[in-house]
Amino acid sequence: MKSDVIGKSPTLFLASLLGLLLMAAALISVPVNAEDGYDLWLRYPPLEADTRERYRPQLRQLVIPERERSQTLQAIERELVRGVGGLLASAPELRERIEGDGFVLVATPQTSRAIRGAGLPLRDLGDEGYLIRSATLDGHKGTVVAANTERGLLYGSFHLLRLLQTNTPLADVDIASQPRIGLRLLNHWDNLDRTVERGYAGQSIWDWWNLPDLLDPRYTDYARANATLGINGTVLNNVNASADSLTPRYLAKAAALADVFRPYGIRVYLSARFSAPVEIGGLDTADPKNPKVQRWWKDKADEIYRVIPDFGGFLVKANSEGQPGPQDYGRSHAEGANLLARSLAPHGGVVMWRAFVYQQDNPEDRAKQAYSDFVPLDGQFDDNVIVQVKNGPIDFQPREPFHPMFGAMPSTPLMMEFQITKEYLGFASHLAYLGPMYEEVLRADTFVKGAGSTVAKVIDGNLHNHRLTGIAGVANIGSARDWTGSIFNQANWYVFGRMAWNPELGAEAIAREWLQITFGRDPRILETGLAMMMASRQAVVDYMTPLGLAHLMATGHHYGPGPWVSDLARPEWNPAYYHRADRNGIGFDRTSEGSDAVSQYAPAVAKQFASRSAVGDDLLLWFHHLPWDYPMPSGRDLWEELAHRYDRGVQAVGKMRTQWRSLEPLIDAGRFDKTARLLAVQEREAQWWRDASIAYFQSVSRRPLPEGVSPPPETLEYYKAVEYPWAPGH
Ligand code: BDP
Repeated sequence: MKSDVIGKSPTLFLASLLGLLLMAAALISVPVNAEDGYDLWLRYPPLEADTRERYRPQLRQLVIPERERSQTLQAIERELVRGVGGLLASAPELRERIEGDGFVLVATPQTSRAIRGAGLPLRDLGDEGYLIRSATLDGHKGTVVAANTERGLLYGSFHLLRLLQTNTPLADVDIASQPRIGLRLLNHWDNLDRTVERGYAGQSIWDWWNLPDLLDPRYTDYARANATLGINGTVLNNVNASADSLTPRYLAKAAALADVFRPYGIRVYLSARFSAPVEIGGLDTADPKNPKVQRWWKDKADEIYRVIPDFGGFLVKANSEGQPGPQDYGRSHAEGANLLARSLAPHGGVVMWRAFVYQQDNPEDRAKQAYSDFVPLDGQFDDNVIVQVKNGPIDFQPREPFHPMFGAMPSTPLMMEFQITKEYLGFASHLAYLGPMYEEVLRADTFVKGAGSTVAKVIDGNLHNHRLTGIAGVANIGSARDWTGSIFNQANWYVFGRMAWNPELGAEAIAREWLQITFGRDPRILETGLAMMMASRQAVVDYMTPLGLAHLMATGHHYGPGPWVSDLARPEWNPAYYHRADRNGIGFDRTSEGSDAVSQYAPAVAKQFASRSAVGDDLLLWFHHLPWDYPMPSGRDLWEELAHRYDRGVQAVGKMRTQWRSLEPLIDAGRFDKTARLLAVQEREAQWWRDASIAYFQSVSRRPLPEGVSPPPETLEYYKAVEYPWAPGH
């Protein structure tokens, strides 16, 4: 045939060859604007035609007075032009003043006479809040985004874009919003060599080596993404800090980032190493009572504010996991924190002093140690110190009860530390939406001032009347093209930011919002995506640490299962320390018969946690050591229930895979395929967790596998021998 064609007509042959080549190219090439996740929630693809038509008359002109004199107003203009222009597939006209119906006026009372005259209720909105309202001004109908400050306008403008992205009608819009929490921060655990502790999305986005000369455009996109959420600060470096971050060379680099972030309302903070006066200051002590040390920190703070005039302050990990701290000199955490606080106070900076402490030579239950160390210091911290407490008393486990320090230090502002990066929840590869976990903690009731004393009210300052308030999330961001190592991990950054603004927003509502912005408005994606996301965290709990178990991960990197590990130097590094399983039973007795950790909670909570029947399945083995045949509410005994939970977890991941597959026709190939592949990894590894855990716990309980529970395909020795060298983030 072929030779025939060649023989008969060379032109025809060339034409068909070209055709074949084009077809092949179409099959293998990636479309130019393939989705790779880089755009996060700053996506502005055109809305459906009818929606565009509905919005267009309302978004004809963009009026931002005096924008030429302010970088923030210019950032607002750029984003609105890009956003409205993209979503409506036509750019709005830019105007100095209202010139007809369909305006969007973005202004403060200072920049606009119309806003001054409109009598809007701006007074109570503070310096970050805003209004979005339909209004008739100068005889024309339109929408105003109004605030007391440009930062308020920034947040309001991003909110307006969110309304469009989620198809919310603008007619008669009437929104007033202001953040409930003052410091809304990301904590980067990024090192100066660009490795990221517990980072699973590539290297640090901070190119320390080339800063301040090279400014990666990613820094601006980072600021835009955060400003959308209302995040207003970022700690650039790891809490396990190098003192070098405080040297002039590195301060210049931090200052360059601060310049990029400033228009977006984001302040820069640094983790400070307590022994810096020795390491880079040439002193022979870092003792807080030593006048030379005090002088050194004062001078250092002055130096920092000369290059970063709006520097936020220090985050400090002291006397924790080998880090230096005031206790090295017989001083308390309060004395250490106040030393740094006094150097920052003249400039308005704060110290965020971490409460993540536990000592290897302290035989006390690790879950109790932070409370024991800090609660007696209540009232001793300076006004510009806030104590940063992890959500639970151990360490970012898939599920923990809320930290007993919340509510227990009425005279000290406490801020929340959540982990967004999933150190203990399958790194970047497993799909686990953390919204339900954050919600569970924020809504937990401490009962310290009776019912309704939620953790949210502790950290928003309401419960004990604090003005200094904060929340931090350990970032999951890296140099990966999609920023977070998977598309769904972006939702964790998103939900953290949204809840930081308003801790009472629900996880489900935020997931809906994120899904619409990320994948479009098809109801099938929304319904299925929501079901996947909302079930995902519990699935991880079930296949890793069911029924209140914790810290069963393998040594060091915390990835795979290691419930058998019991030979590490520090007792509380061993999974066996946490599960306490033996022939007779399993679980950590934290009632008054055991470590009495329950007594650190308010009486009503202590009573609930101490009761086997009232504590609930989710935290059962966190607080109780129970016999294997303990009868569970399900009708199974404890051993059977444990095996059932492991199976349930694996099944849930199988279901997520099927659900995702059903969305294939609706989602672009790039994002569909990456997610599908990661879900396959997750299912394989959920199975591994389940098999290894059941093999181990059965070797201890020596009970037969419950009916319907399949035996692990390998021996326990096999699972113990599995190694994972070179796991990331370690
Ligand atoms: C643990 C991490 C460790 C951190 C520590 C912390 O494994 O890498 O340094 O928390 O929060 O979860 O300081």
